[in-house]
Amino acid sequence: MSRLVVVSNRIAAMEGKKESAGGLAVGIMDSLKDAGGMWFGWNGKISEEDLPLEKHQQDNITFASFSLKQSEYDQYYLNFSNTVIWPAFHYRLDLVQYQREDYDGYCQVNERLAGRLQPLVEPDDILWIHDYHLLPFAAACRKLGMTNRIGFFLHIPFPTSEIFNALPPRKELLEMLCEYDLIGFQAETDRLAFIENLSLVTDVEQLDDDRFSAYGKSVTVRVYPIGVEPDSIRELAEGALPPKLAHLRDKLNGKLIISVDRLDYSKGLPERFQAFETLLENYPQHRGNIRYFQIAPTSRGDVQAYQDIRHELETEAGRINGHFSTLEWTPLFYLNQHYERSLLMKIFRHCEVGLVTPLRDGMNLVAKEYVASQDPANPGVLILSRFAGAANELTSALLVNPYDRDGVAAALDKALCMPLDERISRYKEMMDVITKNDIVHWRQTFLNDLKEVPIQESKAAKAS
Ligand code: ADQ
Repeated sequence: MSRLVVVSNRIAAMEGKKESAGGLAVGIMDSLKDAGGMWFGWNGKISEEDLPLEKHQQDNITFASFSLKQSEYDQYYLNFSNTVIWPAFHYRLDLVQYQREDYDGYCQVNERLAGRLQPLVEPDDILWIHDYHLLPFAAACRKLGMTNRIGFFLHIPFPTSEIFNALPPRKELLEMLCEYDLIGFQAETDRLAFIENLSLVTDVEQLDDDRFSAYGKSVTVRVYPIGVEPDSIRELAEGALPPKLAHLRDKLNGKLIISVDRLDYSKGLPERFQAFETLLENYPQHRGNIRYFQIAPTSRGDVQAYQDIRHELETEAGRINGHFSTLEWTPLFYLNQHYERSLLMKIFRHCEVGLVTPLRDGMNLVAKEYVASQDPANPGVLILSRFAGAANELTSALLVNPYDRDGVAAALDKALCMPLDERISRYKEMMDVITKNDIVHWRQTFLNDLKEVPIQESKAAKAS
């Protein structure tokens, strides 16, 4: 049986931590356990020396990780991945800072990683590459003559041509993506955007419903909406709240609104704070009776745009609390911290409203986790941005436009007042989808497809 080799920018630290690991990490680990194989990625370390790969074995899985040089970290990770692709793919061209040498560094790191991986890979291993740091990875493997089946899953949106055209190396990126045998996207809009972009730069022949030929290569392009693990989330959520939090919950005696995000400009946090302010202004009956918890741990803190958003949020939180707080009541709690997953799921269960309003998001797992954490007999209400991939599936959420603060405030009012029977029926409809399209379904359909998509003869011939 062929082994599975997973390549992602970072390797999840899994040893003995299954409870605190996110669903995606668990899903990938379970795939690796099923097939046996290897997880290859960056270990988070910077070193100017050419250190050997760090390897360790856990049952039938090898973890192999590498360090990066400072210049590689800067060009590949900070600059091209996180200051060009991430903002552009989230429709924020204003935040893109493109420099040709960063793109070159990004491609060189992909080539170096492919070179380090190659000796560890058997000819019939299947490679599953994750996310935007590794768009050129298959092309780098093919250059080395590797003929393995290679699949790619993009966790973030793929932008339409108005945006993608602004990226100077757009043609090269698209051509390199065609070296994958299978490309998976979160949503149909992403899949269509990829095909549209490809058709604008080269001749594309449709070979099948979802198989295309371009640049003399053929690639299958499908949609695999990522899911969560509803049973394990429910188990975590059902446990007792830690005493301090239980005490706080009892003392609050009102309804709670919860948001949990990485601190990222794509998540629409300032717009969300302003919508909450509009709720307090336009619906004064809620003053003193609700609290909004925003949990947002710092991420990518060495990128300027992330420092800016952190500063902006601290200012906004202070302003809103300064305006509306009373001696007995503070409306907004902004917590810049990471929480244990098991605690987070319990917090979700004890909050009446889940407010998830990214400006753009590939999927947004928090939306699904919030719903899966709820008490089926007394569920909370999910308010969800139309611009999250999750909105394609969770159509029974209160769907909102995150740029429309009056609309989000009205949805908040509706959620806070929603009768039990409506909450239950919306919850059931969402749980049907979450259960059907769970993380197991996601990983199995992707990997089954990768094993079956027609092998790329032109690539194999080129390599031999
Ligand atoms: P992210 O942008 O990181 O993921 P999301 O899908 O919401 O966004 O996943 C975040 C994960 O981190 C969730 O599992 C959440 O519970 C956890 N998390 C967030 N804040 C936390 C905190 N304070 N403490 C502990 N855990 C926290 C990218 C894409 C998404 C896509 C995912 C998966 O941007 O669109 O859904 O990958 O494909």
